[in-house]
Amino acid sequence: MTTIASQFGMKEALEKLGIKTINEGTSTGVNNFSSGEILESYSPVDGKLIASVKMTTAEDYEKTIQTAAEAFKKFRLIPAPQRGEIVRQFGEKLRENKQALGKLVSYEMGKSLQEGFGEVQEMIDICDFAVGLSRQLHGLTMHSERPGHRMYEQYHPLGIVGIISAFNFPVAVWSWNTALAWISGDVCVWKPSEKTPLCGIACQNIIAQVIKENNLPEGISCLINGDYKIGEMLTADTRIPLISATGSTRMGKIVAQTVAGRLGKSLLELGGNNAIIVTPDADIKMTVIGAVFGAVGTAGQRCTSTRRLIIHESIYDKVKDALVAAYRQLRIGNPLDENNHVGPLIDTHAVEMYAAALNKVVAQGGKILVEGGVLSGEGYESGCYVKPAIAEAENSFEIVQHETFAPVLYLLKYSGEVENAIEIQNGVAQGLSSAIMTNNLREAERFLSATGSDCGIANVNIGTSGAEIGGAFGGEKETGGGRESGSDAWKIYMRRQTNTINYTTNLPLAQGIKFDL
Ligand code: UN1
Repeated sequence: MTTIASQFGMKEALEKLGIKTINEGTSTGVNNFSSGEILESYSPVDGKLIASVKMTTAEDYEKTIQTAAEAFKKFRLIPAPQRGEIVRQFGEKLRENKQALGKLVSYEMGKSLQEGFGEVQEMIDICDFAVGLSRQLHGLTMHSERPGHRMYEQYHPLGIVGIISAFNFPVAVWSWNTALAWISGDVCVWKPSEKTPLCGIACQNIIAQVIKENNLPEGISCLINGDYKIGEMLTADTRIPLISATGSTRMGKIVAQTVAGRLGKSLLELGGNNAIIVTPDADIKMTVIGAVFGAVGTAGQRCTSTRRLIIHESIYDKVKDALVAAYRQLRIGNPLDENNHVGPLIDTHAVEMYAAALNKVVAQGGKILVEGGVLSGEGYESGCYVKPAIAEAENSFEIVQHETFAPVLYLLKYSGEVENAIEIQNGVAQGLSSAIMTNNLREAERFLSATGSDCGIANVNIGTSGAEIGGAFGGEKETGGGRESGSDAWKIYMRRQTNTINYTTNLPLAQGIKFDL
């Protein structure tokens, strides 16, 4: 019998990535000391067991951190451009493994194959970015107020970076952090989502080749597996100066409190409740493409997914009809089959949350425009496939205020000026991504102004998802305030030092203070 796994060459992909399939044993990956209970990874695509990994015990964890700390002592001494060379080689290996890793992402997580490849491409892009950056870790120089003094700032490696990543971008978000951390001279300890442990093993095996070929200490990249308990060990650990965590706002609040309690730094990338404003001057065709990809891409499980459309009343019906027609074209099914647009949700718990959201929007006074539902029968055996749904709603509904990680799109209506739409758009607790569709320059600029969108990302004539790695990625309010990826996001991975050097034979004090002995 042909299974999805055999039809799409999963065995070969797993083999290339160094992952043991069930008959061969349990996968641990290079430099992973995990020896605890077995964690099995089931594919949401076909519900089948892919492989298993071992969880990290407290003892394994201790060994991991010691290995990372030892590696840091050596790695920080390597000049930054040479660290960049390591990252360049990693990017090359990712190119070689793009097919296999993209396939695994699609099979273990459930996103479409195209999006799986896109995720690996995002890793390659951040590597390229980091390579250039490794020669540009610039500090400023300042003019001292004292004669014969020089003042400047420099950036030094920080130490061990703890990375907690989510299932929805099981490989890219780790690489945003590691590529920058590595060129910064830091070493990384990664806790991938327990829902996508094999993606973690695969990445670890890829970087391990580079580490070996360059005779570097393995502890530069460490992996720990398990649930929130291992995450707690990481966040509470005073040996880890920076914790970068991606996930729900609920999780982020716990991480933030623990890390702040020991005065560590945290970089948080949490929930979004992203909206597209559609003004009377919008290009409807572009709006539909942007909104549909934003809402159903990754089955609505991106933190940048479009959850709300705020449409001007004058074009409301037109946009609504165009969307409903577009949703009719959507093909839901095996994400490895490129004919399909929408794959499964990550697990049946996510399906329950999706179903609950649809019930709630009706109970709270909304109206379903495109019927949802859980699919069953041939090809849907995993029980994780759902129909993308659209509901008319009000921004004030409790469910609309909440981030549901599923393909549920809420249509909201506004009247009058664009400021009214901006008020609705900003009227949620989260602040990740936002967009406006308009050909009207004045509206666009008002949306981008200080009184416009309050999100970390604000786009014009582009949807809310699919950010490039070159910009800083992250959001305000309950999204957590962190910035990852491009621009100057690297600075959080380094410690800044201000240096003042006196090259005279006097010791004048700043602020003109006299202190004569
Ligand atoms: C996420 O969902 O956690 O902007 C990251 C995007 C992607 C990254 C999303 N480049 O949609």
